[in-house]
Amino acid sequence: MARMTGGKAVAAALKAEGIEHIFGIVGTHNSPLYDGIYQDKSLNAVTVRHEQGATLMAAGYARASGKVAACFVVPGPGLTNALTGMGMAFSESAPMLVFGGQNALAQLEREGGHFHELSDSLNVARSVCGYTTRVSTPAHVPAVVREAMRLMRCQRPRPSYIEMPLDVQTGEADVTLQGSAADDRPAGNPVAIARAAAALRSARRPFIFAGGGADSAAAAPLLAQVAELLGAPVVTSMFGRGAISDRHPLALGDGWGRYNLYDELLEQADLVLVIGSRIDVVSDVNVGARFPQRMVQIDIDPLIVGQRRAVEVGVVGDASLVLAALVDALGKDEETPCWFDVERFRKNKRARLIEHAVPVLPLIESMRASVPDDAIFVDDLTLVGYWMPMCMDTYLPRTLIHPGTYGTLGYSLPAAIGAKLACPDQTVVSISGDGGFMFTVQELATARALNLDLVALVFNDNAFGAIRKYQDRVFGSRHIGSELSNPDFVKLGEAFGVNSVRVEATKVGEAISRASEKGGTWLIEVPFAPGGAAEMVPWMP
Ligand SMILES: Cc1ncc(C[n+]2csc(CCOP(=O)(O)OP(=O)(O)O)c2C)c(N)n1
Ligand SMILES: [Mg+2]
Repeated sequence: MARMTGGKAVAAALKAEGIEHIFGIVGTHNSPLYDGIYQDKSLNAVTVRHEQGATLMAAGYARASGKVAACFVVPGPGLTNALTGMGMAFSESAPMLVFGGQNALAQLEREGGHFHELSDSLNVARSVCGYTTRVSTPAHVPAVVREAMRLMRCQRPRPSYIEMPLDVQTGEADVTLQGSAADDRPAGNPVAIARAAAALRSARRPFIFAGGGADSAAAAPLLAQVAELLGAPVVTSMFGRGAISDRHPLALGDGWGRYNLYDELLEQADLVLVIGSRIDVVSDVNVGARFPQRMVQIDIDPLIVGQRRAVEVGVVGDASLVLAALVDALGKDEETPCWFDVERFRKNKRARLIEHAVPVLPLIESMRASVPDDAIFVDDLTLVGYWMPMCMDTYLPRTLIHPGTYGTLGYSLPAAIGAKLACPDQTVVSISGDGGFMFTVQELATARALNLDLVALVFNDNAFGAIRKYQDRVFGSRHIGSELSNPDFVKLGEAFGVNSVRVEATKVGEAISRASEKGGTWLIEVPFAPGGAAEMVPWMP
């Protein structure tokens, strides 16, 4: 036990949990939290240029590594600015520990014109969090942080919001520090796992649908092993890219099912094993709605199992732990030959992509060829980004970070900064459109200040292009609100002090290689306004 302020107690609790980075913006209402980490070199405070950047960085950090970062924000506008990044993380099951400052406890009872006052702030945060609480004494800080971390490790990971009133930040109490939260993730009910194994053994033409819950270093090898034992081809959601290498003989890639790519599979299959996917609406429109009647579902979140459609067997548990148990329960030690002609599927898929995805396909293939297998691509909601899960070959877990269904523009740059901090030895490439890039462009200053090796691509069509194409198709080309008048991106990048160039679409791969070789932060503008209307957004109805 030691006497300390709330600010110091937060620093001590973060250290105990192995937190390395704190993204945020300082203000009077969280200064004691910052002061708490002042002397601690192991807690790295990253000053961002808007709180949305802080939470998007924490989201990218978590998506790239599975690790938790913290954020320090002021109450009121600091919290509401942070909510967008928390909403993204909520929709993509990414953990983060957000500490909000707050006025003193005695000032919270009624509206009093206090600075940064926001009524019902906990409920405001609650809609994008898995865990929300206000701390009323420094003595409670270690237990509260530990509880938040335990929930993020052992349940479906989601943001946590911990509110710290100013008198709790500055007040002193006897604080008992606690060890890191135990990693006791649910391993699945053995009876349910045995039933799942029996169902899978009885299927003659099973396939696997893998989502973000299977996209981790621990789950990926077990997923491949189960697929091999069953002879089951593997389709992934856009969040599960990387759960199986596209070089694996059973990998069918992303399941965006336009062009009837998956018709044959869906018509012939007699059982689907869904792992770590809520079968989001895009997956459902494309393949989920035509899943076979027999479904076995593994998910850490009991609310997800059976939510979209009825399951024959549901197993609630962490994907890697359940898959490990399933390997044993299957009781097979030999691979089963695959019932589906994967080679023919791939040839057909590529032919259809050449037909429809030109000119995006060669561009994405040149990006793939320009970087090592473990490079991380971070998409925004932009034409090239939409095509990435379908066209970009992915070889390793957590290397294709596609924005969650909350769907904010401006995701990519800050999320890429977070990914680079999490994985400093891997090349990180951010992919934005001109519209989305301007939502969080100020974080170029953060990348520059951190001296990050980072490549930020901006595909510029001087438009909210996806929406313009939607207006072409649905509203008889009556364009309104979708044309953009942009700054000179190269000059803008230079003003931030980052290396800035403009290259043609055919030269993107070369430009990425050159930028990664030279190092530093790069802004690469690519004028890119391909013709064709509907085809450019692969999932839009
Ligand atoms: C916060 C937010 N506001 C509005 C939208 C709606 N929206 C989706 S895509 C898009 C256009 C994006 O334009 P740009 O980033 O230039 O990419 P492009 O489609 O031109 O490739 C818009 C406005 C959104 N997704 N998020
Ligand atoms: Mg655009």
